[in-house]
Amino acid sequence: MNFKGVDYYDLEEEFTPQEKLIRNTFRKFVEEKVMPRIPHLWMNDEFPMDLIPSLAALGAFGPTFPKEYGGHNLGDVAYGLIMQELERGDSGIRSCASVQSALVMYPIYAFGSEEQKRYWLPLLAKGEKIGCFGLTEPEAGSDPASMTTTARRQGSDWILNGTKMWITNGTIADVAVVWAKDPDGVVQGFLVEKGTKGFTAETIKGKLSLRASVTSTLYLDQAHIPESHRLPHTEGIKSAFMCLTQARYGIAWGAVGAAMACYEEALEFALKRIQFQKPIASFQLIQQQLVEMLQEITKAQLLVYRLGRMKEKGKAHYEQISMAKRNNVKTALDIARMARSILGAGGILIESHSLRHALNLESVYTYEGTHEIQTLIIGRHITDIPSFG
Ligand code: TGC
Ligand code: FAD
Repeated sequence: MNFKGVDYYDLEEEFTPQEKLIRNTFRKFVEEKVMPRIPHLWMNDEFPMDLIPSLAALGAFGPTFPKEYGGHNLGDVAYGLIMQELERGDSGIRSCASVQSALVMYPIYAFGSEEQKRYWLPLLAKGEKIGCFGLTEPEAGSDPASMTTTARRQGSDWILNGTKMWITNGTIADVAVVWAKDPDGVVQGFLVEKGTKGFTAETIKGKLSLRASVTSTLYLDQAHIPESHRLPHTEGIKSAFMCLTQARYGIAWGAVGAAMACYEEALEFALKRIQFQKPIASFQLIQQQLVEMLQEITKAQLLVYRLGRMKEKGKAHYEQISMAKRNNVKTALDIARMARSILGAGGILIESHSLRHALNLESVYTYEGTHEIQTLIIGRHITDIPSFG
């Protein structure tokens, strides 16, 4: 197995021995445990729950957190490499891991009480509990500040009412991080446990994207949540946005993995497929596409590598992370479509991987802030003029 994979600018030289080991371990896991099953899982709209214990044992959940909370104290580049390798397999597998780490463990770690951290984080790290993150609503997608889910105090409880939609892991989750507005209009975060009276989750069917991932609607109808389940250290909606930054970072790395898989599939095919008595790789138009793919992958790799090292020093600001999400997901989507075209008719079959990646990446392009929203985030940063509304 070539663990280095596509690496035109020899980034291998920059990774530490530990980072290489982690990447190689996840590469092997995906090759052995995900790849043989992914066509069937994807076609059958099925998430492989049975892989959760192995993913947890390898450290896919919250690896950057301190050991005392079940983490492994890993750096951000190591975390990124894990996301890259998981998404080489399928964006749905990476989504499960990034939601668990960036959108469930991170808010508990950053805004939770010591009791909440000590209870939830080790269980989530071990995969004994699965989490989801409920921010988006049917009428509040790109603009979460317009959410209508409410939280009102009643004695020692909070009463939550509202609907959250498009929630990854929703129906398989033991705990949902739910964002709701209190009577003062301040957004608060709550840990809503499965089985809470008034809280239900329903799987969204009919997706043509991320089919090996669970996506759900969450209903809160007079759900009673104890004050001890409120995240005490949030600062309004900014705290929810801080979680998005963590997830966007992982997505930027994940997209590189999907792009690498598509490029490798297209190159291998182009070298073997004979038309006009020659491998199609000998045609200039095919070479042009392969070069375009490799060049864009190389740029995407350099972007996340540098971003990761900046993040490790606490120097990456959220607009820089938006740029990596924006660039790398669009790049991966373009590459997946190009690879599918090189594969010809066979490229539409589930046995080829590029179209599955392309269809998955349609969701990745939209979630965690659409491509357009990332554009406007960066636009505001460089001009100081917000143009969202
Ligand atoms: P705005 O005025 O921009 O911000 C309020 C305060 O928050 C700060 N802030 C951030 N901080 C950290 N990271 C970020 N990404 C931040 N974005 C904003 C901001 O600096 C400000 O701080 P302060 O101190 O000045 O008060 O608030 P706004 O309501 O105008 O928001 C604008 C906008 C468009 C940036 C925001 O609404 C946005 O990001 N919208 C996109 C929504 C989104 O990304 N949703 C994702 C849902 S989760 C998901 O999709 C999971 S998919 C996962 C998977 O399956 O892998
Ligand atoms: P809208 O906000 O309605 O946008 C529709 C279109 O209008 C887009 O093209 C958008 O870019 C554009 N648009 C909107 N505003 C502007 C503007 N100001 N200027 C220019 N164009 C604009 N959410 C969660 O909370 N948790 C999850 O776990 C989660 N998982 C998801 C999993 C999947 C598979 C998908 C598809 C989504 C998931 N989401 C999740 C929701 C996701 O974050 C939203 O779909 C996303 O933020 C966009 O919201 P929307 O779909 O309502 O689109």
